[in-house]
Amino acid sequence: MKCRKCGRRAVVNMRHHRLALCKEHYLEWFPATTQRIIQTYKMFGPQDRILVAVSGGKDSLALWDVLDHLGYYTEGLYIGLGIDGGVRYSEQSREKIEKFLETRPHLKLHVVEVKETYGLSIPELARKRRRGRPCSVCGLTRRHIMNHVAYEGDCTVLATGHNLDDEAAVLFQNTLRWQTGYLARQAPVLPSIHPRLARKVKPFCRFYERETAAYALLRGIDYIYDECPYAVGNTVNFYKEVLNKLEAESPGTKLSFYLSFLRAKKEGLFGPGQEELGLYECERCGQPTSVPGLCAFCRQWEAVTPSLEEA
Ligand code: Q46
Ligand code: ZN
Ligand code: ZN
Repeated sequence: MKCRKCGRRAVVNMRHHRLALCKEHYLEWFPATTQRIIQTYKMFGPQDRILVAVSGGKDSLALWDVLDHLGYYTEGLYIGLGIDGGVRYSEQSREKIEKFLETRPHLKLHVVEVKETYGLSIPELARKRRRGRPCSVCGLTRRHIMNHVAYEGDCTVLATGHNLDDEAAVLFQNTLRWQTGYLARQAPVLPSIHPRLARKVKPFCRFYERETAAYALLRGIDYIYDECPYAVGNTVNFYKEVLNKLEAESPGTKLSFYLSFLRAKKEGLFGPGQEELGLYECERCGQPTSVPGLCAFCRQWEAVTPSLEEA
């Protein structure tokens, strides 16, 4: 297989684009395509301050690398969940990010260790709240911290490394259940609907997972291979496998599934994609909430550590 641009040996072959590229041209193509995606969906511009949520995985580190490379002002946010799972998951994640920063000393990283800040790690919180898997308390906690750090740091945009495989799997799940509320909110860009909620963007939403992995590898980014131990065997991963089978039979299936959805949405199929309406402001943290009093995040911690104040 030869590079379409120079004829040298290709290292990445993207069947769905009918495009094979050598290392040099792939490392040009990937950031240029990211930039096109950013512009197509009007994600942000050079005036924005972007907070990149980093987990130490390939997608988030590749995203931070690309946005920095493209000249955007970025800061990183690592949230220490306190998850071990026999693989030192959280510790390893932080180590990979710190290693990434060794060669990029100009970048600023915010670190929020959940246990140090709020008193319990995510698995401990889930146990106290008698939740089985910690994913629901984890999602709520991470969303809150991301919005909080973005607001405190004057960041207008919150960027996450979700790739096409992630987006297509979630879309598949929501479609199987016709969860129109979730479908309406699934988008490359979620505008800010409150000063304390940053605009959310997913600049890698059109890249296959193997494309972000190839970029990270070719850029020499050392990332954590292990998934969060609680993600193993979850339904989204099962849907990823199903979609991989479809993709193997018919290259481009995931991309067209996702892009056709975005087109249907644009045509108004699911109504306006608003985040849940924040009619009230939380008495403790100030973030918008749909009920008066405390927001879901503060209520969650109030139930286990009544004296907690916003850090
Ligand atoms: S929600 Fe669940 Fe993830 Fe949190 S506990 Fe791990 S798997 S990290 S995307
Ligand atoms: Zn080439
Ligand atoms: Zn609150």
